[in-house]
Amino acid sequence: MGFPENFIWGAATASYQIEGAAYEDGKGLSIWDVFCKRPGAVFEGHSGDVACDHYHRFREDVALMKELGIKAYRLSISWPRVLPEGTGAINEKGMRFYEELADELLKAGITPYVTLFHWDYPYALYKRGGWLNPESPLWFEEYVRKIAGRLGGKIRHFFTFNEPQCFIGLGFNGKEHAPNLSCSNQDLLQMAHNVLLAHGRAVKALREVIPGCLVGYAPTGTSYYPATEKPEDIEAARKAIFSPDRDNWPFGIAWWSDPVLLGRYPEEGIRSMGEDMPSVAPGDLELISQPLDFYGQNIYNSRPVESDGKGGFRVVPFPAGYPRTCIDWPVTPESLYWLPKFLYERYKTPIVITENGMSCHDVVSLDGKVHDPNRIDFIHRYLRYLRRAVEDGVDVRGYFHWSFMDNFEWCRGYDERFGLVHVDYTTQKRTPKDSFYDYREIIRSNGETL
Ligand code: GCO
Repeated sequence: MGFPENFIWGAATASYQIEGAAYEDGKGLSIWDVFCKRPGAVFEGHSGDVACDHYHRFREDVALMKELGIKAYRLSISWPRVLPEGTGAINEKGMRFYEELADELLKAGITPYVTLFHWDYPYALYKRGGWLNPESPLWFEEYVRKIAGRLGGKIRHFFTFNEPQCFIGLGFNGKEHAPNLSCSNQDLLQMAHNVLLAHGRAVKALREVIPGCLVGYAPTGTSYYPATEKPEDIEAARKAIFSPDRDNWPFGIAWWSDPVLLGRYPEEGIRSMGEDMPSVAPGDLELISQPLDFYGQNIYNSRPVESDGKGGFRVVPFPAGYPRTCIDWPVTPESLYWLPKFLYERYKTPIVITENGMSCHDVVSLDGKVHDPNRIDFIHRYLRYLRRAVEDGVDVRGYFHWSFMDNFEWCRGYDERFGLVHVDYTTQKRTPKDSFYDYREIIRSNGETL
């Protein structure tokens, strides 16, 4: 059986990670521009100032995407590039960049899938309180309306937020991302609620401005798979994935997805949050749970769990020497079977894998090529499990490989290489890796070569 005929084979990137041109053509500052300048914040003081210089080289990059044969490209828009102050006047040159990029993609027969927010928050709005400000959902709506008004004729596929788990959980919870604040649980929950309201407003605005557009969401979250296929272990994994643990909720799935897809916060979570719970006004959850066309999920790895024999779960340690990627994440292809299956069961919405991929120690070899057998192996293993999900009736619509090209990996700078295309950051030379050609065959054969 295999993948459906119209399966969307794609690749993904994000604005701050590839564009560069951080101070050009009227772009406003983002919190990442500011954070990267803080000593010790990012590996070896790297920043996205130049990144892959995609802002100037996007035509060359789109030509490579065409060669790769992807049907769709997931990109994100830099909010401060189009609205330097976050709200108000449009920066025409910034907007023109996305118009030209969309035209170039369409000319190449590639459908743009736009993520409206992939972490490069306008610094001007951060200074006004950012996601903690009750007006923040309105700011986002204004930005989305402006994008929709200008790009709606060219772009019809959208994701609202990429990984709220990370930009709230890692940014405001004393972890490693911009703006690197340590907030109280109460403030974190309030920000989360504002982000969810912003999501709801964005979905409504998109549908009003671009009738017939398709809208999704792209969260991530700590994930698990059953250590064996015994029913009690499967149940343990399901439980582990959706448990809204008070300490781990910022990285969980249920807290961020139940309100969006089910129109409610998880009850067990509400109880454990006690007085930290934000006030939920009448109508909030209706707004947050606008129907979606697809549910995106970024999936890289998960951990095996088994039943603890008491209705709970226990994490099973990996055996010694278990395979890991360069960024030290375990290689768990099972993730692409179990998580889509559990998500589809719970949310009953078509699934798109919005990110999946690995970082390797890639080098340009003496023969001028980049040999990355580990990535090829990774892709085959993971996609075989995704195929199994499809064959089991999970409505999976697409797969976006992370990433199209090597890029700025947040606080790890350029130390990680996730791309199908190698980037030499000194010369900006692009070299398609062996995995690029292998993925091209997977796409051409609609998965037959797996
Ligand atoms: C994320 C982001 C990407 C990352 C990728 C690899 O998942 O953290 O969406 O921007 O670069 O996932 O870590």
